[in-house]
Amino acid sequence: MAIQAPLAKQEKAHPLRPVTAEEITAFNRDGAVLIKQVLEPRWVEMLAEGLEYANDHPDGMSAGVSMPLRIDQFPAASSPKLQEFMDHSPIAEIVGTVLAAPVYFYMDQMFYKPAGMIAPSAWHQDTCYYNVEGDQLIRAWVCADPAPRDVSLEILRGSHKWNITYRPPVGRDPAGDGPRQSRPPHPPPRRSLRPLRDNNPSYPPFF
Ligand SMILES: O=C(O)CCC(=O)C(=O)O
Repeated sequence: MAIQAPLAKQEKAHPLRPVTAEEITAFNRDGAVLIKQVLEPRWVEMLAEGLEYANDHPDGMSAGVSMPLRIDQFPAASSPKLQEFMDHSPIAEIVGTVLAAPVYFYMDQMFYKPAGMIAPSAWHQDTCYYNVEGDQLIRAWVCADPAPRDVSLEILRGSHKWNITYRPPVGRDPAGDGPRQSRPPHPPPRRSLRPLRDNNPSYPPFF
């Protein structure tokens, strides 16, 4: 059994394998890429522990507490394991390799979905929530549990090149969104295996 020395404050672990040129090409072409087998199990365990802690300690940035979809903003600020994950896991290196640029942290967010009922998030873009613009913006979506395709993150491949910003589902003043369109022109298909929160008025959208 190997014993790992604790990492110094800013020291980061490396991914299990390098990000490939094909993965970088796919990211630039599609706007997203699924990168598998890059995290040692200890990071996934740390992430899971950190998420459970955050879920057990709602703060002023928690929305949807006790709902099937719980969203926290900046959960690492109050969850030590999540902070450790952010400080030391290989995620920043992976992101920087994909972007081929230095990485600056913008925000962390938790989407907590209890077992049994997987409530989907509403279709949205992230950029309309941020006070930044540009192309070198990336979300590292890291899952602590196995995520079968039917309940995993869905991306509209290539939509990053549409040059359209849609109004967010909630949380911003629509009047302030100017000419932004309110709905994607072609509503993306929803997979039937998911219980659709959009069709169930008891689950209001959080964002
Ligand atoms: O995991 C989800 O349900 C949504 C994730 C998301 O919207 C995001 O990471 O920006």
